[in-house]
Amino acid sequence: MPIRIGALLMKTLYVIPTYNEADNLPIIIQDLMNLGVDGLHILIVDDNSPDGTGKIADDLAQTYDGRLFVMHRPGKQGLGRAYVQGFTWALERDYEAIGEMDADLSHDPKSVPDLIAAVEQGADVVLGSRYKNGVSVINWPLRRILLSMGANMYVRKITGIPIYDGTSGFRLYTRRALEALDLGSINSNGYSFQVEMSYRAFLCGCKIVEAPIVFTERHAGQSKMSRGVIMESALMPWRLRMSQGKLLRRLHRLSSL
Ligand SMILES: Nc1nc2c(ncn2[C@@H]2O[C@H](COP(=O)(O)OP(=O)(O)OP(=O)(O)O)[C@@H](O)[C@H]2O)c(=O)[nH]1
Ligand SMILES: [Mg+2]
Repeated sequence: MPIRIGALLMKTLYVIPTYNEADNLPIIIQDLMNLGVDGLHILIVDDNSPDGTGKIADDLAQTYDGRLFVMHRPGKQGLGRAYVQGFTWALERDYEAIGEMDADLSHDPKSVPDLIAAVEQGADVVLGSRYKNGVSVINWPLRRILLSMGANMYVRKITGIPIYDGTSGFRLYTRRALEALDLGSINSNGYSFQVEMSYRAFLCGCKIVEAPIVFTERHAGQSKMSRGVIMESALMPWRLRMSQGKLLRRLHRLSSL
């Protein structure tokens, strides 16, 4: 069934970054395509994965010609850069809603229609939220849940963003929200990319909606979380708070668009 905003068919692009996701990629793509959402396209951004994910992505692009696209980058350049490049690609085309999700099956494709519905109902930014209704995480050790919830509390306290899951990587933005966030000046790369985007959306006055999701730990492939990524995330909220005035002057507030 076509997803419509007013009288318009909403063209939606989901950007999926991949690094060594050969086992997971065919499954998530098939699940997304089987949703049957008209106007839903996918861009895979692969960083020359040593396990051949890029070749699998190219084969999938042939199978789903015109609905699935692949961007190849020469080597591992990090998640944040992959998203900025993917989002920029989308803004150069006629997509009206642009989303992001992981390839490792932690983000259930079945939640995509819920995120689209939230945009349809007027949200500028939709966060797939693990902590909106209690804790919805499957197969994480307690230590990991506490780290993630602690990180969210830390971000909320320092930056003042009134959301439960500001580090979520399962999202949907409207075109006008993404345009207002000034992607060109984003420089964080790991989890803190999500926090920086959340903060900018908050400063821009975007209507941010959290849609409850169930997050499942990956069962194939390896996590790319590193000490550097955690360090960057610990410092980012302070950097954002200190640069608030400068950021506010730089960002186009949505209300003034
Ligand atoms: N293109 C690209 N994709 C990446 C890079 N690092 C991670 N990814 C992808 O980004 C998504 C999230 O990475 P994960 O390793 O699952 O990181 P995470 O979800 O934060 O960590 P876990 O919860 O441990 O799985 C996955 O689809 C990865 O394949 C990168 O440097 N480049
Ligand atoms: Mg993951």
